[in-house]
Amino acid sequence: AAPVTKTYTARAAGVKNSVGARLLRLMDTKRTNLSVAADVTTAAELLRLAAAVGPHIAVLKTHADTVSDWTDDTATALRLLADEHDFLLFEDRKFADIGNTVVAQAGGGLHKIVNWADIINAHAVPGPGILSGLRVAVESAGRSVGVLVLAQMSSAGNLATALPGYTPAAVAMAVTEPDLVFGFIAMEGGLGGEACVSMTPGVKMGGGGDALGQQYATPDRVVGTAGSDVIIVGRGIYKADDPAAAAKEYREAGWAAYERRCRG
Ligand code: 5FU
Repeated sequence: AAPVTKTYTARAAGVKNSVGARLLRLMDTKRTNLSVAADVTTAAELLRLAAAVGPHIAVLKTHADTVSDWTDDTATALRLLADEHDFLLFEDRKFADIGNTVVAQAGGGLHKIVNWADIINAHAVPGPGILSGLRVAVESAGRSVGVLVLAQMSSAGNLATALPGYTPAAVAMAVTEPDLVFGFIAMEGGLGGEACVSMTPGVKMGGGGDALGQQYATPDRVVGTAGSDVIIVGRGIYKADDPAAAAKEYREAGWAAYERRCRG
């Protein structure tokens, strides 16, 4: 399909999940479709990185379970930075269990994810009960949270891409709950229609990959050619000598691709 050419803002009105609508409007207002994958391993590094890239990003993506000294204070400090710089927090926990278990994983444990994250995500493998469970967790937290379903992955040989029928089935599951699910982790845009947001990991200037199966595409390819909405960049930014300067470069590349796409 041809990439969606409507602006983020024009699509926001059709998005039933309030976090998804907020993300689309925020991207146009702040002029950034960049998400930084903050894959650092201490709370101090995480907060330092969030403060440095905050002015350039729409979303900070975390793996809270890789932070060795995570406490409730880490979440509180992240929320303050998110509110100060106007970005959303996405905990990339990739829930993948039965509904009853994900209620406890999303709401409890060490990380109490739905108490601070704006965006969470889930594999489609368990079936719709996983979304019912996440809904229970979100409702008991009493906050606005949006869910992304993993429709595709960036890693070599991933079964979502290898098995025909996997991605359409994941999309079909997601679009039945539009007040909760606002989009996908995917390698392309347009899945689920223009009211859904696609966020794409595996982004690096110059492309390439790593030794463990990661496959990279450029911001231009992801947003311009494949029509995705948000680029997710980890090592390309946090391993740079100057993460804030690198974030600015990725921001500009992602934004230029979006503006070209909107021109049709
Ligand atoms: F769902 C996915 C996926 O398919 N590929 C990914 O790479 C998630 N990721 C995450 O994006 C991964 O867990 C990292 O947090 C990030 C990519 O980091 P990189 O350093 O840019 O490769």
